[in-house]
Amino acid sequence: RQSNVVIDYKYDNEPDISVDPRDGKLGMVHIHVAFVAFIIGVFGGLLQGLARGGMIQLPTWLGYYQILTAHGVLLALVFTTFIIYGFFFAGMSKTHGTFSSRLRKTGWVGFYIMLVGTLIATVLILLNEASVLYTFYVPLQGHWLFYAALALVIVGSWISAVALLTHYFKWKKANPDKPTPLFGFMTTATLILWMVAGLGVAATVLVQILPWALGLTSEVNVLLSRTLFWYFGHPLVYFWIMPAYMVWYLVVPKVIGGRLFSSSLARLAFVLFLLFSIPVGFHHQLMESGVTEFWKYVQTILTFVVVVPSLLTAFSIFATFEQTAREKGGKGVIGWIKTLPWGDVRFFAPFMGMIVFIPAGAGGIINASFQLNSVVHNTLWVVGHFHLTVGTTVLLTFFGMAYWLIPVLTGRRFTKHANRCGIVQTWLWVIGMFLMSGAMHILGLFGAPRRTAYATYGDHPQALQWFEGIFASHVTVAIGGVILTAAGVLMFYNFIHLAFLAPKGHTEFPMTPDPVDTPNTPAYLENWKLWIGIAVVLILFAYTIPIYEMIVNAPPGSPPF
Ligand code: HAS
Ligand code: CU
Repeated sequence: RQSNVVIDYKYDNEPDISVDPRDGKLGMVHIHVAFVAFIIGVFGGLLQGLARGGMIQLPTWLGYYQILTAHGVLLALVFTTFIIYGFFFAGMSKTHGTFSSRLRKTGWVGFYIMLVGTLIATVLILLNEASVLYTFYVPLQGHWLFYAALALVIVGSWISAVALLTHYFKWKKANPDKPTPLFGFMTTATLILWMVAGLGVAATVLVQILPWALGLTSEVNVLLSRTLFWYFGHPLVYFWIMPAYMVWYLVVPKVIGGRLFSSSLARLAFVLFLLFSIPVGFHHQLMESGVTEFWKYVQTILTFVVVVPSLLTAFSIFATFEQTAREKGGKGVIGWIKTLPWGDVRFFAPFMGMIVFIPAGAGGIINASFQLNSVVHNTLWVVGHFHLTVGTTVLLTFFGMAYWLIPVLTGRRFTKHANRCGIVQTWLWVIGMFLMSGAMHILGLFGAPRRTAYATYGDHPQALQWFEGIFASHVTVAIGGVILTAAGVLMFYNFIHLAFLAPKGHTEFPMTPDPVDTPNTPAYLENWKLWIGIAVVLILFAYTIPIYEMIVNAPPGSPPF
């Protein structure tokens, strides 16, 4: 067991312990699924951008909402979930030692269940049997199998989560006096968040939507279903950003040749995410009638609390950059920035993600402000917001991770060629997204709606003048979309290159040793029972009364559409 333990408080010359190939294989299958979903999702986005911009007419057999659903589900849900699990299995194997064969088998079972669910859901979407968008709001109704498939994905992900968590707690038990490695700590916080949040979506799918889609019930409580969805939907976005933060905290410092600023601060940030990202779903429902303003207010306050750990993260990462750069002789108030490894895509891609997250996070704070939300809600502004957050910050970070993770898992070399393609890819993605997301934000302020194919406004001369500006235009959105498609194709090429074509050899798994303050980490930070307990109390506080009111005051349910 001791030989499995890589945590070590000495810094230099740490051996690069590779991932056990059997665990690596499990990690890698997730990444294969992720990139297949990715490339289909990218082309969905292209078609939809061109169609909405009025530049192409979709053939009669292909619906706008059909591709919009495919795009959202494949990129936001499938790509993210699979690549995250791939990262978790690889990282847990590296930092906590090889998985036992029983746990690895559990991981495979989880993978296959997720895969079957994903395949069924994708086929139904492509057959136009589930064109209900990635939020699958009722009373839009898809084929019952679509919802059953979604339930399978959730259940599969829980089974894999059990494998990962058991691996972590086994390590903790075997090393009672040591703080757990940061990678495991952060994986655990993320997975607990995921499991607690998943209860909401499981409840609405299994109790409300499935019986209704099967025709067993004739009506559905729309408000309750949306509320359960957003109880899950907001932590879902943290389930995406937390693994990206793990790359920032644990991988980027190593890539730049430094070390993380503080272990306790990083742990605190992840505990705060666990506590505060669930009881905040109402910030997606601020314009919803049927929820009293008091509960919206409570959840808005909690939303502003959950901004804090992101600010802690910004501080930690920036401090890590400056500390490292100064150690390397960087000078000046800002001139030290030059010493960072700009030519290394393992740094550059996540870094661009960080830069984008500054305006993206500010946009989130605007969304969460009640009066401002009434201006932007359900406009293209929100679409702009999430193409910056998940579509750029999270995705660029995952791309930056893929460049080393894929060759680590396939026993290949991360080539100079892949690095160069990666830098070009990152620039293309950022430029495409700047045009597309920027235009979406501005169009949204002028009132361009989201979740709709209708966007020509030709019937209103004044609107026409707003929507056909140089930047504020659906044409700019479409041009950005075309550049993004090129970037997406290049990323897919990078994936093929690193997974199948690059020469065999060794690639480093860049993982920073835990920071110097690790041995002094306060023990209560690892008291998961305490954190889960507080999270549950906060959830009950924020949701019990409003949900009770939704049930007892329910208006007649809606028939399906
Ligand atoms: Fe959001 C809607 C509020 C973060 C994703 N969000 C969405 C939707 C998605 C999404 C997908 O309150 C649409 C859902 C739908 O289809 O309806 N969001 C927030 C707030 C935050 C936030 C307050 N969102 C995210 C993240 C996402 C994401 C993260 C995905 C990964 N969002 C909302 C609201 C809505 C919403 C409302 C509903 C809108 C409506 O009306 O429908 C915050 O958590 C953001 C905090 C972040 C910061 C930024 C910190 C900066 C960092 C970078 C540091 C840089 C460094 C580099 C270190 C305050 C960490 C420095 C180096 C140098 C050299 C400078
Ligand atoms: Cu949210």
